[in-house]
Amino acid sequence: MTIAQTSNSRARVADPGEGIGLDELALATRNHGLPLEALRYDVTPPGLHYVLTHFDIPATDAHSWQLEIGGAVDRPTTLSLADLMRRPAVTSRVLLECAGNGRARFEPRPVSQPWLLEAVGTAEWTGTPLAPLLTEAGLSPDAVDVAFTGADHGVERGVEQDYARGLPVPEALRPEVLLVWGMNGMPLLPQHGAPLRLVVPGWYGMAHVKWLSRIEVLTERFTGYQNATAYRLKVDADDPGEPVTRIRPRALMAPPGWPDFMTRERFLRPGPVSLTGRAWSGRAALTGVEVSTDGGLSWAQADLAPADPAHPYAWRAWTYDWTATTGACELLVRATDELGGQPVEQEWNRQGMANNLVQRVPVTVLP
Ligand SMILES: Nc1nc2c(c(=O)[nH]1)N[C@H]1C(S)=C(S)[C@@H](COP(=O)(O)O)O[C@H]1N2
Ligand SMILES: [Mo]
Repeated sequence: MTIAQTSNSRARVADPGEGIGLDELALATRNHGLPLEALRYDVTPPGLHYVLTHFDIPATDAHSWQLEIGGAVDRPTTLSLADLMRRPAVTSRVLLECAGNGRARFEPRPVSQPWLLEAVGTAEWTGTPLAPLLTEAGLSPDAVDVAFTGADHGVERGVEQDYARGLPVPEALRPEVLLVWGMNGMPLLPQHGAPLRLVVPGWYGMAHVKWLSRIEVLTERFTGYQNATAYRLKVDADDPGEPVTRIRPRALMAPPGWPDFMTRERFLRPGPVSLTGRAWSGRAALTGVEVSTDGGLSWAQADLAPADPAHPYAWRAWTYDWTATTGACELLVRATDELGGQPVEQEWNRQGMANNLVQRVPVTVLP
């Protein structure tokens, strides 16, 4: 029997009215999100950062870890973690967001990890820049892509594979791209890629390969599953689609007031309320954040914290002073960058990728 015959995991879109299945629930419990109240922290505390792993968290050992650099280079190399840690180290505050964030809000729902809005976090990553390593290895002038392979292995939609992603050479040579071993001043946790991962500031999460064991320079485009089949923006199954790359603009609100245990509905008392949250974009500079307190009929500028030159790839805080009056209403927030804003109506795609539809927070202001 082939894997394709045993596997029942063909890509599909949920039927109208079909609820989240047990397989989606299993993914949702493995891959946890950022509780939205944790938007309050500049740097997401350990354990509150979202987690996404396609397969299992592999067993890894920092002492015996080896990173191979090969392919179209003059001097293929193997480096230990200690070798890497002897190189110049930098710490960089970088926001990560899963490209599937917002997937479960699509109608119809692409059946996969059912993120609502919480697949995001900002950490301080410590590591060494990738570009000098590639240059020292003697990158071929014909190099097109660099493939990054993790130590995790599995089957996705019938295809057996190591998790691997290709990155165009100009992106791989950006000085901000890091090989990291530290997160928030501590060694990487197993679920975040210990002992070594790639960080590609500005790109959606899939590019930040965890448990990084091999870097291969290619003189042709990388055609692995995670680039050629997954992470494509497409509407029809047969359409090859455009690749998912950089993070689209988004603002999120820390839901105000207090929640109902089951429904997560929010309750507040009348009076002044400071609405707060974070906004980001990985593709262009943010230009503003707007809030609506009347379900999207009218919008007003929120106060967006100035860009911090020390942390160009972190999220930015925003605040909006609201006076809550008794009754039910819906709060919305949206960010704009130099290339555009967030859609108020869904722009559907089959894999549930890069859905930056505006957040809606229904609240009840009690008498
Ligand atoms: N080796 C490997 N790297 C991986 C993944 C994976 O499954 N295997 N998942 C990717 C995806 S889709 C995301 S969104 C991020 C999540 O990183 P985090 O769990 O540290 O938040 O890791 C990326 N790197
Ligand atoms: Mo992801």
